[in-house]
Amino acid sequence: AWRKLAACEFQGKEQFQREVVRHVETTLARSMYNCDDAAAYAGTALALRDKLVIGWNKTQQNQTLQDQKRVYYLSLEFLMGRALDNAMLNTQVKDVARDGIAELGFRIEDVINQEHDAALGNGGLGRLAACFLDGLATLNYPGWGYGLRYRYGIFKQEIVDGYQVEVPDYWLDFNPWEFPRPDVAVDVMFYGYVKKDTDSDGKTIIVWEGGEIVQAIAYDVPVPGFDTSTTNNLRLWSSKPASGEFDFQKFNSGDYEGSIRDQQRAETISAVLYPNDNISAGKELRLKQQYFWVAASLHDIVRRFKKTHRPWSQFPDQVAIQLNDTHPTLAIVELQRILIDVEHIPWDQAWEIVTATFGYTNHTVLPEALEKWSVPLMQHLLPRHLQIIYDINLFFLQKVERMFPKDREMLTRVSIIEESQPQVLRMAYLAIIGSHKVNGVAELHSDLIKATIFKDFVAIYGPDKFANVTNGITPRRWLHQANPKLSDLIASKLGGYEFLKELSQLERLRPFIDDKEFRREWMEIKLSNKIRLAKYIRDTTGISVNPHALFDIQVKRIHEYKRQQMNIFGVIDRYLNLKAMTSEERKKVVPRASIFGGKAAPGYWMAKTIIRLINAVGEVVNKDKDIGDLLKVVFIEDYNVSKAELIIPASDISEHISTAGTEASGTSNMKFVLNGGLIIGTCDGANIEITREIGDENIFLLGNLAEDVEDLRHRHRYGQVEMDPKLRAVCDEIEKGTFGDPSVYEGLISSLTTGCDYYLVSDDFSSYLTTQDLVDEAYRDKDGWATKCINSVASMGFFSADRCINEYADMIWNVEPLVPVK
Ligand code: 26Q
Repeated sequence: AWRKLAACEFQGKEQFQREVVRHVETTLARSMYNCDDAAAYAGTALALRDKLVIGWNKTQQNQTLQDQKRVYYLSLEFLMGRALDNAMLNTQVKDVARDGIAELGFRIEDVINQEHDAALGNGGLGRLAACFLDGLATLNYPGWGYGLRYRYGIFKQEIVDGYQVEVPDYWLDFNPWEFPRPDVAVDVMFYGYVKKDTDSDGKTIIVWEGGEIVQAIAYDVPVPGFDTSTTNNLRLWSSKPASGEFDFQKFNSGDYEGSIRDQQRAETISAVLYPNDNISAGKELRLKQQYFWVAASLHDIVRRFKKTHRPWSQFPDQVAIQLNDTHPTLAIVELQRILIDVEHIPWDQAWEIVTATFGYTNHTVLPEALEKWSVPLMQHLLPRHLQIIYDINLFFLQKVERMFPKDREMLTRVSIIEESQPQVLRMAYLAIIGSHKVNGVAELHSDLIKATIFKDFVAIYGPDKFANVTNGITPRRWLHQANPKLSDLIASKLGGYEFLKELSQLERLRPFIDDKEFRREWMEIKLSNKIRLAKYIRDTTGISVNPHALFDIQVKRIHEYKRQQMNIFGVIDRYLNLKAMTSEERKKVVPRASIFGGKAAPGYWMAKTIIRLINAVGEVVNKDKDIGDLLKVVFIEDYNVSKAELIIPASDISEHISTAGTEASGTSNMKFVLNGGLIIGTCDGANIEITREIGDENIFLLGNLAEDVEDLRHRHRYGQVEMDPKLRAVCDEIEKGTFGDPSVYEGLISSLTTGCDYYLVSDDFSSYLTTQDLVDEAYRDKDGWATKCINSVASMGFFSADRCINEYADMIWNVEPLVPVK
């Protein structure tokens, strides 16, 4: 037996039941006699919420009272997923809730499944922000998230005739996890003009006025830590017309439509999440979103600081702001504007405060993802900010000129302004110049940004300004919640659930590696997770998958650099091989289920074509009588956080096969290994550090290295590459029409042939296929496979979000945890 987790907040299941019933009958005004799963969910959520709020209030009071340095995580995306299960587990009331709700006639799993995902993000970057909030709260750091309260999160994906169709994600009709704070409202201005004026002392001051004002209303979401009373805050801003802006004149003169239009224009700002992942759209509305959110958040932070009546020089001792990519870069300019224009602090002093406050995390080297805003657009929308950017740039370039007096080229290269037509602002450069630390998200990535896109800045600032903080994931959601059976088995061996707070404790699993009974239980849990997924696939797609087949999973945003196309080409090659075999030969084949999931950005045609091809291959393969269970191809619709919790624990192998040097880190790779799956992957992002931790005998690496990519691309451009014959055969099969009208796939194929195969599929394809053969070979040895899985899990401690958060706290934020109140 192992130590039970700390006592729950409810005085037993009876109290829990009373609270649920009270909420169903009074808050929802429904009778328990016609209480369905949805009402049971609402009642359970509200009952739990009442408990959360107590710890939340205490935490916030305590943080105010202690008045230590706080960290603010600015992110345009928080991909939170569902809250109920997580909150029950973190506050350790799930057992009570399960028993209590069962007696009321419900299954806790059905109740949990009623909740709509909070999908305020695209993929890795947004989910990282959510994992960080969990880590901050669990470690008792005073840390807030600031984001936008999108009315529509990432779209819901439907597959119609094999094509992705986007459906709006309206998630707010019942959301018990947010608390509107109508008293926390900030006016944010756009457009207008800048003029010089004199103050009462006759000093020249700059005023920005005459613009359009939109109001930001705060909505707060509690973030409970695991096994602690600390409950932090995620503050999301919603836009509405400022009082007085709603045009009464138009309304009174009968122009209702005109007045409503103005109102809608304000509300449009927080209406929808941009569905682009790793691609920047230079749209005015996106820039408005960024400034709206940044201005409201900074106003809030500054207001909190001013209540302490400290001198401004102490601002960086009280406040650390982390920029999740360049999306909040305007915060740098906005703080400088507040300090000089509003607080009248001299430029140099202000700039010192600003740079000591901010840290910037870079998440990509892909050129199309680097944010650039047109100067005319900035001039129009934020005229005062553009002036300040010019000044920041001027002072910076003067410094560079003093350092490198003869290097004119250098000045052109590092200028915030790119001399294109029209001129554009390079937001990453502004973020570097305005921060005291810049970090990448995995070792290779952090090295690459120093050697490539930010090379000049390393020469200017020295290497110490640039750091690496390898990403991490929260083991609470990604092990305990997603895979409760595995978590319980581990706890039974380690003598409790401490490992969920100190993930390196997983090392202590190693002595059990030869324990027959332990191994049997381990593999039984994997099988039951595969059965759970197979059932879901059957219920939703009608495809039957044999749970004993090797489950090969690739779930992530669809992007050419992530190379789902290489995976599906590999599947086609496998299919062709199976077709060519005798029935005797087929008996020796390891059955495989190739499972895909992920969304394509709505305007990304190539990504959508890849989805179409995956579905078309599935159509053909899944009904081919020669093939049967030996190969199944599944595309799971609408991949999201809650589906990830179902899918990830069911994998035998998962694919992380980006072109080397393109995936900054990847975080699902960590989730899969933590759940006892193995990886087939390239030497890219965090795969490299995962290999270092778990040992190269436990991972299937393939393909060219990042250092080879430049040369390979060069050769493609000069037509010096023969296409791999097996890839040629796959393309021929597609062009023959085996998977439907081949004209649909023309673009996809020509990107390899007449295009330059930018993502180097043909260069890695044969290595990919031989590595997949090694996977089959290894899977035949069931015992050897189990050893690899268990050893890998034992080595995953490093990839906890807690380790990652502690590194940020030490190296970048200089913040300390706060002793929680009881
Ligand atoms: C920018 C401008 C306009 C509209 C959209 C965007 C935009 C939105 C989202 C640009 C990029 C993103 C998302 C990037 C992202 O998710 N990057 C991933 O971050 C993860 C966490 O660090 C890494 O693990 C992944 O490798 C990286 O791809």
